[in-house]
Amino acid sequence: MPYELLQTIDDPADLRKLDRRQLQQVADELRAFVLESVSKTGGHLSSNLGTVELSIALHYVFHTPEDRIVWDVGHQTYPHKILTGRREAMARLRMLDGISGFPRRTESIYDTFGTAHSSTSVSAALGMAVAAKRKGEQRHVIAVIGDGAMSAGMAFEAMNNASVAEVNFLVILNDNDMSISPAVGGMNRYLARLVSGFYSAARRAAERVLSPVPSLWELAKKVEEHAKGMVVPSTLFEEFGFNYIGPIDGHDLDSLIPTLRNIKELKGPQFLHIVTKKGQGYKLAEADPVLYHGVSKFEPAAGISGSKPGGKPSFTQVFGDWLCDMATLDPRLIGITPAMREGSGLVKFAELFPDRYFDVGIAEQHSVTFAAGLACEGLKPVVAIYSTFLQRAYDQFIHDVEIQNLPVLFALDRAGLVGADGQTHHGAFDLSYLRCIPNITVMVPADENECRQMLYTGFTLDTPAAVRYPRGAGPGVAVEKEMRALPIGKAEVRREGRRIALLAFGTLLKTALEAGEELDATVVNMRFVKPLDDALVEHLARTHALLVTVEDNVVMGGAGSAVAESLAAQDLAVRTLHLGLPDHFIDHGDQAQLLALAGLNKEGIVASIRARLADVAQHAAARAA
Ligand SMILES: Cc1ncc(C[n+]2csc(CCOP(=O)(O)OP(=O)(O)O)c2C)c(N)n1
Repeated sequence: MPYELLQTIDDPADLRKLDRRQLQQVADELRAFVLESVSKTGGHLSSNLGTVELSIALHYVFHTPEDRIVWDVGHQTYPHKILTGRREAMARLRMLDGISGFPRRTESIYDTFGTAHSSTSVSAALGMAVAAKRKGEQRHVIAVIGDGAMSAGMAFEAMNNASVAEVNFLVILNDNDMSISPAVGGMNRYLARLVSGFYSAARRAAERVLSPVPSLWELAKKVEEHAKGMVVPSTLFEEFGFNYIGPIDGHDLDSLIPTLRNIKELKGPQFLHIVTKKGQGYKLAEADPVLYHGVSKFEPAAGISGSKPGGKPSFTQVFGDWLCDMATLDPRLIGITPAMREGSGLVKFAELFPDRYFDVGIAEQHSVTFAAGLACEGLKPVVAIYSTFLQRAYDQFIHDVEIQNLPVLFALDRAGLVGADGQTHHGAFDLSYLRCIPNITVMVPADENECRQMLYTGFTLDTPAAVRYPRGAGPGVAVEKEMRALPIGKAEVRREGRRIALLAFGTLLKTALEAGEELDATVVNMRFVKPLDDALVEHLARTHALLVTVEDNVVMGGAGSAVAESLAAQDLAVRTLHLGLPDHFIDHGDQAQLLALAGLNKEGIVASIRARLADVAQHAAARAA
């Protein structure tokens, strides 16, 4: 029977009832289930195939949910979800009203900490361990962090703090030598040396060399206490006050289970280094873990087929092409990504301009300040970053770029509603958090060609600029090869109508035009959130009875607020209606579905405007009566 054992596990307690010898079968079934399930729904694949044995071992050895497992990023938690009562719910993974692709406290008591942005696990686990100590509760707290996530400053801030907190907790480093793309940087090289046994070999060699002279060996050991890293594998983590254990094979239950059992008995911060393979057990994913990191539906026997020719280019592709063209024209251009080479469209750039391409690791804060440094010296950095991940680097954005008014171009991908990744990934706030900072120019392309021209415009400025564009394809407008700078702060009237003016920001222009047709309204492509086209706002206010702003950012503080502020500053009184994202977090689901739920499809926009007009008419009637 398929999933013979797996289907008996509705809770980790069921898993713990099984004989240790049955666990390999559970692992085989779990791996097959993950593959089958993700191939039907889409989602993260390679990372989840890599955590099958670890998830089983953790729930088998530790007494969850009383013992806390804190997963980092959380994209690798499908095996954990399946073992904790969500096997059937996997059928609606990342769909509207289905379970999330990441851990959520509201979804399960086994999801101890909500995540999706990386490198928070050690901090959160440390907080939980300190809380347990203060409350006198006996429990184990375990953070599971990947080698990619380990490259972020935040993980090290927590490691640094852990040594002084005097609590028992365990950090498991799940080292598969991959981030989404190959892991980068010095930390990665260090881990590779640990795994390759370089340090233990060096130590053995030193012992052999020095041990015939005991006093010299003793002296060498003492002197090297500080510089231990030269010979002992665990230096870095031990210097942080952890007891380093490993590296061990993270797919071998016979290594994992006894090791975890032993660690359970140890006091103080423990650090277990396990080595796993991304995509383990599915040959195609093992061979190409990058392609299988995040997948749409596919046929497991056939694997993922290449992209279909002739489709509309995504905004990400438009950006990637522009970056290469611009780099050819201007040798000062430097392209920077915090660990999102594929997602941000820099694959081609990285190939063509390897010495001008910087994947800085999962280090958004560093990416921004690094760009500021480059700009100080006359280079022209382009930071390609998701809207949601720039949130991580907000102070660097203000303090290092904006205050110094440095010409850094931010290419903000995944602005607006992203769909299946849900509330942690929607780019819902960037217009609000960008536009309130002095010096920045904020542009919102309505289509692919405008995106290219805005990137060019931003690049040619001598001051900071941001172009924000959504996930996926645009309306399908042809992209001109030629690049032209747009007039700064100038909007474009796209349709002349009566009484109502729709002021559209970004790709919602297309929907606004459809609504405008139905209502015979004026429709404007606003193009710039900052500086705003105040003169046009004034003209529209004087010639229309209702101004409707449309954006896929939260209404609070967003582009509509900019229009309201402009009206107030110009002492203009006109009725306004602000359409945009609401003041609550929007769940996962299909992008179009979510936009409709937010009232940002044609029907929603027309209905909101009609409701407002009815309101106005009612008020007028009441006043007349
Ligand atoms: C702050 C932040 N930046 C970027 C990402 C996008 N991201 C998701 S998973 C991932 C790679 C994580 O690598 P690792 O921790 O080694 O886990 P693996 O997928 O290799 O198991 C990245 C960069 C993120 N989730 N959070």
